[in-house]
Amino acid sequence: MENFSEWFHDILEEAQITDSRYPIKGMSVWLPYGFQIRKHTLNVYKDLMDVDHDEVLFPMLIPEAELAKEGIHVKGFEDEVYWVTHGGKTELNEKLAIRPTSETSMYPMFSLWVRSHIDLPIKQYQVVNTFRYETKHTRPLIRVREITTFAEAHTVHSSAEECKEQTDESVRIYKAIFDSMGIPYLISKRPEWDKFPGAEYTMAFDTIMPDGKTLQIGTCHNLGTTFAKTFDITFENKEGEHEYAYQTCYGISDRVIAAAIAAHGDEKGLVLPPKIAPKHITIIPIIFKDGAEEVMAKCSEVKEALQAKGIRVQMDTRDIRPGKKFYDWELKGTPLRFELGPRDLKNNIAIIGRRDTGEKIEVNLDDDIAEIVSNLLTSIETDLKAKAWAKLEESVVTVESLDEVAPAVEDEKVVQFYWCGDEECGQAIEEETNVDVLGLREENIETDKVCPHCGKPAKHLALMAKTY
Ligand code: PR8
Repeated sequence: MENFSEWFHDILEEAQITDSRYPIKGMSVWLPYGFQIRKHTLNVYKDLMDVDHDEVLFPMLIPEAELAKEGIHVKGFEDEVYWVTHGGKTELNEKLAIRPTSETSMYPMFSLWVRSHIDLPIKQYQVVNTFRYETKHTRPLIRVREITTFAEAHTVHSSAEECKEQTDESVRIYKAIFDSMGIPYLISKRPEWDKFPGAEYTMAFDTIMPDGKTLQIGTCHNLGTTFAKTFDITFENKEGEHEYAYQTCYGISDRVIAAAIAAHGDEKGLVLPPKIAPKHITIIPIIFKDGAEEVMAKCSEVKEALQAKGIRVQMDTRDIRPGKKFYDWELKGTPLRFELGPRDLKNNIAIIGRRDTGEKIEVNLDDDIAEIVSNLLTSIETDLKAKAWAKLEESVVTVESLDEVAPAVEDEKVVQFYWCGDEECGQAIEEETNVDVLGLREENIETDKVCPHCGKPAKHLALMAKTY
């Protein structure tokens, strides 16, 4: 697509995902079709999280004193917090922060709950709206001020090893989520200056948008004992001694939906991966005066057979031309369509069309249509993922000198380079190129390459990109 920004803006409106005319900047309305996509995305998320996390719901307001407790954390968020100062006409004794994220809402409670090693681990998550007064250009789903779908997990452990293992596990969970939607990603350890405020380290997922800019679509933070020390989360270990607990947190947002839309969409509109498509298949009866009843009866029969197998199916019986129906469902990205007209019925056949490839498949009406549809959905899922990954892989180019960065970025590429890992050096690289260092793709590698800035031996394979 020529202009991704424009395409993305238009598709949200045309496919009726969100309406961004709400009169507050950075806040939009989820429309019914978009809400369905969001619902299925959350189902993917919850199915994976529910295996061994407990879902909870904490209040949205945080007392100023709690928010301010963790110095580094509050510094990281101070410019982004919305405040509640009044209840009606009464000025509140203490300002209340609207959560930008929930560490400072949850951890004072964790401090009350954790007493002994037998209370650990705690693994909780909540899906809530959070608010960040973003100063960069806002865009629906991508950079919003009300993050409507903030899916955040918080865990507490009794050892540093277990905490590290949970951070690794959260990376595995996020891989599974993105994989099931065919969203390709680069994983990197964020540089010191870009880690989550208060974290020991941050592992981040970035996807590449069609314009070559990267979008951070999820982060996993190892918090060590930083917050436990601030919020006094201690436990009695097996030896009867009191220790600070170890914590992790990880989160994804509305951006996951933006990434799925961007990864697979095309000139005709959305191409939804089956897992999050509101409907898997649309049945379109081609009606003429003669044989209309028989066509409708057969279509209903197919619909029921598909429904019985758990396939999300709809029949478009609107009194409009079939061509308009094809156009609409192409725009909305339904993975498959089923067409049946009187002549097809006479020949005992129907046509199934694939949204992703445009391929038309003739099926015999005596065949097991549900089985065929189910196999096609699996192929679509596999093919969408493979295509998106191939694109990501060809978008990453390795450079050996900083002069190569600008042309590569101009060519919409993500840049990979060998780096010494020095913070000062990294900041200088960002300044010189005006491109962000995403982080370390591989740490502590054996290489004879040198850092493109200082010329010292390189230790890591790092990534740079223009970012959203
Ligand atoms: C945490 N605490 O908060 P994080 N619009 C859309 N998506 C956003 C925005 C925004 N303005 N800001 C961030 N995200 C930790 C982990 C609890 C959970 C998305 O981490 O600040 C980004 O994809 O990194 C980001 O990776 C994710 O939310 C988590 O936010």
